[in-house]
Amino acid sequence: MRKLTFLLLLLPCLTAFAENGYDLWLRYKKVSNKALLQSYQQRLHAIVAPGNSPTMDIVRQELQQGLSGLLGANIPLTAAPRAGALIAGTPQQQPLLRNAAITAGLAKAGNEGFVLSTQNINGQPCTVIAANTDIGVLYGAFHLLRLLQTEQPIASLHIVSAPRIRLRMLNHWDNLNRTVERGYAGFSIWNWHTLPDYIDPRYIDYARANASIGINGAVLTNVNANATMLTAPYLEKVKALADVFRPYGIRVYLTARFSAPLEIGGLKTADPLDPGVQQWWQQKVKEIYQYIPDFGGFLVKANSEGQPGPQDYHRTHADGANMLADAVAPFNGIVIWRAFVYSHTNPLDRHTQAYDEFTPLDGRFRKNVMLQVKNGAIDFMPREPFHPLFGAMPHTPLMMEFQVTQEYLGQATNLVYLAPLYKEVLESNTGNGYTVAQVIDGTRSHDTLTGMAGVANIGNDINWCGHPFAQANWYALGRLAWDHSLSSAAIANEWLRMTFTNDAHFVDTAAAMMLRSREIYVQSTNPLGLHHIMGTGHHYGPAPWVDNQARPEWNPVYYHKADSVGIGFDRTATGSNALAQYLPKAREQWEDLRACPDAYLLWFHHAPWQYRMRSGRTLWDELCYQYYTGAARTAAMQQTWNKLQPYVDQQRFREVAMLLGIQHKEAIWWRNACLLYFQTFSRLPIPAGYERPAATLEYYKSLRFPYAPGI
Ligand code: GCW
Repeated sequence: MRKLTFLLLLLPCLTAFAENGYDLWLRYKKVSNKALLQSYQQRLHAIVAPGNSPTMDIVRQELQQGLSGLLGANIPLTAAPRAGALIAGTPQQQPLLRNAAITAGLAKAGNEGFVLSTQNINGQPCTVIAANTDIGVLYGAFHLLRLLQTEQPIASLHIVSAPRIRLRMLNHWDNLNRTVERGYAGFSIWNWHTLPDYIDPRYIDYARANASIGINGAVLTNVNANATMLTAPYLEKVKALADVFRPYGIRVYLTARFSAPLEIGGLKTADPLDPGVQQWWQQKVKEIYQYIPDFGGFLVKANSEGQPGPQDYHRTHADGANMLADAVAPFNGIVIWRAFVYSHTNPLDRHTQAYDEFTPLDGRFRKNVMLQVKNGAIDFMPREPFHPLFGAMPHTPLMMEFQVTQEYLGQATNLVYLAPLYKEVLESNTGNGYTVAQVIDGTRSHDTLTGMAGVANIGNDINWCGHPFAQANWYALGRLAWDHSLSSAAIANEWLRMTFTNDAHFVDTAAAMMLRSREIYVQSTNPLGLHHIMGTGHHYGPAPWVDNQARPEWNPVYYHKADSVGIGFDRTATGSNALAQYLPKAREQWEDLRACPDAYLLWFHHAPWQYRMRSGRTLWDELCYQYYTGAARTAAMQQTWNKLQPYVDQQRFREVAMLLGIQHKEAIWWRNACLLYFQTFSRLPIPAGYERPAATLEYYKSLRFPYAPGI
């Protein structure tokens, strides 16, 4: 009995130390800094947020929940404006907000931005969230809560914030049977079977999390599309989700299977220039808008990796995109056409194919078409130079496609913080004076249609993303889409504070680890510009030796080209000349072997094994150095994390610790497998002092993973 009482007393403590990660960065724990807490309490002792709309209901609910948690006391909603309170709304709802300073801020805030400002009302300081629209108020509310969660002073605020990019989107590669292509966090969160009648509370939490970081669009289905999605029973399900998301400012989009007129329409062709086909799509679109009046539009993967498309009828990508664009235009919908195309019948370097395909079409798309371009020309590699299309299509709005799910970056077993990868691309100079960020945010061509998408890493795992730290990548995508000038460090800092604790030692140490993690991953798997040498199909682990796939560019040997002379893909004029697709200013940094940064060396050059690197080492020795250092630095991440145990709840501490254990094993596996294999070409020894690989190359080659996730 005594034992039982003791256990019962202990239980609340134990559970307080267990967090499963479901709350993401919206935990709203009480502020621990006493002075700040007091100042918050003074300024936020009541909430005045009138306004009659589902969005304003959410604003009130979120502010109450957030402030009550953060301030440790119930913060009431009051009807009448009063001094010393938080006042949130649009000037229409709240005449108090019609002063000069707020009006000036609102002139810059646009449809989705907000003003956060300290104002004196009746001689007392109070905090104002003002916006031109209800959704702007919601974004402002989340921003204020973020300031409190990260323990920032709010005594004299004057923030005007507006998104730099208009479409801030997640692309879900979710199938109707709930599998997720390249998903590593369980099954799809969309339960199509129980929709539309059963609304999983998770749909609401999903919308809320997205709104908190400014994401305003979700493509619900895989780009490898299924036409069934466009049939009435499924459109009803989509409508149910759209209704949940709408008050959070999120529009839904669907992937359109180009052959849908054949598959569900009973037509004999899907030729985009056929009037019957055009009519079919117009009818279909009309039907969709009857269910979902604010439907965003279509995302299309066409004539790529076996998907149907306009080229099946000898039409161009522009013909296909424009046909759909005309159908959605009367409803203000858009078409997002993907530039990720390459063909096995095209013998040219895969790197060059999308550019060749799309640059002749520049300016030939309708106004409501965007071209969605992956960050690099191959495929979401751990490190890739930016896609040459970003410097080449001034008359077409280009949308960025990043991958949040870690298909090629350790999936859900590796801690890899992706903001540095995103930033590296966004800050690249395209060669005409504009960075990639300035191309996609409309600065270069004055586009008003601008966008950034991330392939989602969300599944039905309790912690949403599989790895606790993978949440940071979802978070970073949203934050960068809102403001790409934020630094990776700033985003890591705020995410850590909200997700774990504000303790400075914890935040500094964990942020430094996050900021190093992507470089460590590159180093331990694909150093010096190596790419696409992962296991074929599932892309899990190393398999640089694979050479038996049906299509040449599906084989790792296609990418590393190791031989007795050296290693790397010659993309200069003596090789595939993919470099010629970059503007001269961009090309210059890579085209000369001597000047090319180590990080891109084997991406653009086939260099001899004895080539002398900047470090003074030969290429072979450098390769060994990189792999060994990568694995050692992975071990160091484990040690760093272990020291952080006192700051983290037990559940998440242990999860991350175990995953870092897997990550370390995987780094050693990568190192041994790759070096043993490349050694068969270099015929050089692994330098003295390094631990010998524990197994033979034959062993690593024999490993099979028929049930690896994500396929
Ligand atoms: O990265 C590759 C993936 C495919 C994916 C494709 C694409 C959805 O391996 O799984 O298909 O890219 O982006 O279309």
